[in-house]
Amino acid sequence: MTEAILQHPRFITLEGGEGVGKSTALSAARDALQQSGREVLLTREPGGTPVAERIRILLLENRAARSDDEPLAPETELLLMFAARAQHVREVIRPALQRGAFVICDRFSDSSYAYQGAGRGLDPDWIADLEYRAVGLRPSLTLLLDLDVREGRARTRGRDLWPDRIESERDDFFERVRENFLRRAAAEPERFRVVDAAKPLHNVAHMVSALVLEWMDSRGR
Ligand code: T5A
Repeated sequence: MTEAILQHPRFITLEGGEGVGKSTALSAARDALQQSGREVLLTREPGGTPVAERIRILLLENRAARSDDEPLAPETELLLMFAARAQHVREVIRPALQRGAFVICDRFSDSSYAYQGAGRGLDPDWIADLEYRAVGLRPSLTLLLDLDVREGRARTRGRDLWPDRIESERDDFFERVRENFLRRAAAEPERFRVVDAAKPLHNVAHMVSALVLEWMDSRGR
């Protein structure tokens, strides 16, 4: 069934656990792609459209401290991720690809397999079905920034005063997320490039830039 998903040649995603340094990597990837002379659109998930950004708030706001609120069920979390993604793909990503732009998205469906699948224990076949029915689009290049879980969490702790709802999960949750990302990368080596995110920021940026340029060369730019 998943064969029918379009793997778009100008669609690129960035993936990884918490605090891996996607912000710097995004800028480096954008700068490299701009050498093609084409428009480059940067966007993110969950979010990327006004409606999807409202869903993002529902997904990430940390309401644990409020006794009047209810926890988000894992199934609700997955469906909201895909509700935001369906909107994002139709309103922003597909139109940009259709007008000839490159699109770089900070997280996409791989995050749902890693966080809601491996992290929350939801059935990956259900996720694949949602990917097929609600999204129908897959990147041609995915840069996976890989980092030790504790190191990544130490970085975000230094940055965030209030961790969001998902950031507040325990280390074993993020270990499953990391392991799933690496397994997916090993299963699809033609799509994934794994970047060692433990290196200093400028090295990570350099590696991302080199990988994007190499990928562009391999497809004749
Ligand atoms: N999610 C998302 C799901 O569960 N399922 C899904 O389907 C999708 C799409 C999104 C959350 O939603 C989850 C995953 C996430 O938990 P978010 O706020 O967008 O929430 O969270 P992240 O995507 O994780 O973004 P972060 O901003 O937290 O992480 P980044 O972008 O990787 O980190 P960045 O670049 O801000 O860097 C973090 C800190 O580390 C430092 C930076 O300066 C910064 O302070 N840093 C480094 N320090 C030293 N050396 C380096 N190499 C460094 N790189 C960065």
